Amino acid sequence: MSVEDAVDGALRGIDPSELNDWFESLEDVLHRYGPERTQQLLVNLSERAYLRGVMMPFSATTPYINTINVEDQPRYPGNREIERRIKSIIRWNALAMVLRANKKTKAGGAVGGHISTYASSATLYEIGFNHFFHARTADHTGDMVYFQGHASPGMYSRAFLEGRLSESHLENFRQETTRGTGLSSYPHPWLMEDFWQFPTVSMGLGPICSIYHARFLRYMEHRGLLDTSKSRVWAFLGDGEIDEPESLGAITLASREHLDNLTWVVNCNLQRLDGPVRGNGKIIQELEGAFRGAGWNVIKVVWGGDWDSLLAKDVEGKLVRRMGEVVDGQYQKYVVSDGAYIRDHFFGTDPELLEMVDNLTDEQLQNLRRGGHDPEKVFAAYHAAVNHKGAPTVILVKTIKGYGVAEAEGKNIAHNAKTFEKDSSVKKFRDRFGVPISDAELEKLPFYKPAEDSQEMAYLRARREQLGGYLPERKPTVEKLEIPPIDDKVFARQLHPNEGTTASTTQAYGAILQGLMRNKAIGKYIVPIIPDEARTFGMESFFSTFGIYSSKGQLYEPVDKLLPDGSTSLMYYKEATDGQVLEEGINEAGAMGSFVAAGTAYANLGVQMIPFYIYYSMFGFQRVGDLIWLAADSRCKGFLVGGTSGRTTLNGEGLQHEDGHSQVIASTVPVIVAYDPAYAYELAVIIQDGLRRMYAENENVFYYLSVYNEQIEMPAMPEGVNEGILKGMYKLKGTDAGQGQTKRPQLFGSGTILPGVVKAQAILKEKYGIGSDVWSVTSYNELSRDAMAATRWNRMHPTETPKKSYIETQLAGAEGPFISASDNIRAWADQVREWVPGTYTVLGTDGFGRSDTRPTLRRHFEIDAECTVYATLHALAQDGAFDKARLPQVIKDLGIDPDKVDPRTA
Ligand SMILES: Cc1ncc(C[n+]2csc(CCOP(=O)(O)OP(=O)(O)O)c2C)c(N)n1
Ligand SMILES: [Mg+2]
Repeated sequence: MSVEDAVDGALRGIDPSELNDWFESLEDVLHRYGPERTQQLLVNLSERAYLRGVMMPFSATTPYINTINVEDQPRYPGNREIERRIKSIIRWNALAMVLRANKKTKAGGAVGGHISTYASSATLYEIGFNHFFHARTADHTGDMVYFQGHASPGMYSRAFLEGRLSESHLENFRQETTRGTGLSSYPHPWLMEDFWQFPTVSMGLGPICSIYHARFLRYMEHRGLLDTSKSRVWAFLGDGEIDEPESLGAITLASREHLDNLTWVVNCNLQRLDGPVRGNGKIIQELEGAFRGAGWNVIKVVWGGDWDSLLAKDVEGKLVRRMGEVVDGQYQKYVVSDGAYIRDHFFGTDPELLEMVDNLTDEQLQNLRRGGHDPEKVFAAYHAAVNHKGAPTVILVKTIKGYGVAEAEGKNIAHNAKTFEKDSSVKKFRDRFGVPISDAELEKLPFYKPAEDSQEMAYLRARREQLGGYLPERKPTVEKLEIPPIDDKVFARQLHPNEGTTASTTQAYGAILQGLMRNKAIGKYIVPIIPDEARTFGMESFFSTFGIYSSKGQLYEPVDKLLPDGSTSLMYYKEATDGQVLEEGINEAGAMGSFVAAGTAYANLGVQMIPFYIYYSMFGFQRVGDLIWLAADSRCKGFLVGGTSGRTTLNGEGLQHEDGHSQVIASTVPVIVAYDPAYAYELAVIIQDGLRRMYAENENVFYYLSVYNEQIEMPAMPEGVNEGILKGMYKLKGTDAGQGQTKRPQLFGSGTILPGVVKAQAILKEKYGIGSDVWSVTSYNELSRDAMAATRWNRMHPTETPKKSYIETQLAGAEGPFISASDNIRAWADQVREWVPGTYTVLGTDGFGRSDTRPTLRRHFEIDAECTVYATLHALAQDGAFDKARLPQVIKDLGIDPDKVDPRTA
């Protein structure tokens, strides 16, 4: 039974005169004490009723009308007429931009673009630009506006009027290959680094990032790093976009953290790409319930001002009831229907409703506006949102998709309309918005810009000046941080460990990070991010040492603070307002939101922040890969660290946990510098250089590091390997050639598998008298990128002296065979095959993980020392340097079962 039915049923049983008495009392209280006291009274009443055993029906929604009463609307502070003219011009240029781009590129397949999204949201943005969005200035850290990706033509069109983009930019919408001359399809900081700040077009990612961004602003403030108290995060979302789990997935964080610096505007045009968002329901009501339940302040903007007089006549509540019962699919039908249909079908259900609209013509009925197309209603909502204290606000605003676009308005095909069948459509659009373009010119679809000294231009500039300047604008700081050099004490223990030290690279990571956080120059800028795995990574001491950020501090006594002997533990779960650690809970997507907010602070807030986000490796690239891609687009900096890496190293956890492919996926992100280091000193060198590149040289890259939980012996760093570690490979050690040995195998080992390769080298020597070289390969990704670049250059410059890649120079003179082993799938090491000068055998962990011991798993995947020895001898045999006939015996000697299952399919 719905709430409405429950209330209906309850009411039906009551004597009307008794009901009337109650209503009169209510009116009386309201009149004497006002709405707030009335609210208190009703709450008290319902509590009393509950205690007396009366169950109240739960209702998360309010009637289907505007939240803000017409009497409570603030005075509109702008000039409606000039604003309308400016908006119409922006609408026109946005439309012309898409139509022209598609005409121009028709022969090449047409570049596409969207008309209907901005058409529906123009008022929502213009109210923001004229009255709310504040740019970053010396005394204001700026508003962060997440524009809906598909509305980008509108943003370009405004920037054109503002003089920030030229006609030629607009002309080249979606034709951006020659950098700087065109415009990117959607908000992409990678492609337009002075303009866009936040990539939003992968639906759902903008919303979740906006929440973590708002929280990050608080973090900066609470830690005393930057006064962000004036900044507000605005996120514009589509109603279809809300269906992405990421959109709603973190909304309770926003209310829990009282993020009243966050405003969401959901453009409820009731349509997505294929058709209605909720044909048989009401998206606005559904979202109201969800957001109110989650503790947000919800403001509905459903109806435009034309409805106010009708609602004033609706004493019986019949109109409100009718508004509430019609489903979204039917509302869309009204958009495409004439006034007569609306009169018959919407108002025609009740003679009193019909009478209400007696004095309106069919045309007037058809033009009754939805709230999102009424500037005063939208202004009132924004005004209320920015003044609301203690909770984030969501504004659910009803609009029409393709508003004013004859071929699209309210139709299911609206989303994909990018060319017009009929020329008359353009004319209709021009007429509807009164754009001053003559019939003769219309065909050329000229962009329109009012004269520099026009009223419109003066108004537009004045408004933006008042709000601190133009927006969006991306302004990275060029400040350089003072990065501790590799011989700083931070890294000493990793470079020169005591003889016989065993450790895991995860422990080494924790120690390095801790050292960096204590560094005077950069320590405070570090943002350690962990999603409920600190104990797994042995990093729990971070909690008490640096504190876990909590806006509320710590309101309880942590269970692990007091030790049995009465002393205070050095390691307890310490939450603090100025805590440095972001402990995100089991929430990799949210942690990525924090990573991006921190890693882009250099561009959005002008402060270089250094996020170090360590997570369960498996739940990184494949789980939140799209957020990682977004981070790349955002020109984010920082370190992603895949803890518990390796298909065989995280031995017991099995199929869903053992990661052998993150390095491969990392290779697909152009700006990620990824390493799979074996030793603590390698990790130290890589982190130090990463800090230098990102925060001293200000390169737009970020890092991915695989770290392992296996304890291995950590050697001291040999001389002269620094460059090799960073470029991707260096020779670790060689054994003397055996008697009469003709070929010298080159063994590549990576990550925690390297010690197994060193062991293979020893077996080769001891058992088979074969000398070999072992290389530590820290990054096939880096080797391959470098080699691709050299190869490409050589192809493009056929007559010049060819360049040699790093891997080619390193392997010059080596004949091989070459054998590689790692805890990753083979594709990772295989990517350098083109530049390996001989037989190349790659061992890897293709196939599902499973639980067992490390030695068993390494045999299963055929990457252990024995399998490496065998692969080497087999390759030597292929090269004619080992007697092939001996191989069956070798298999036996090494204890390998040749008929074991194929791990790839097992
Ligand atoms: C993750 C993801 N899936 C699919 C798309 C393709 N797509 C682009 S716009 C769109 C419909 C958007 O509808 P809505 O969110 O309601 O926005 P509107 O244009 O109606 O304002 C879809 C499915 C996308 N951009 N991102
Ligand atoms: Mg929509």
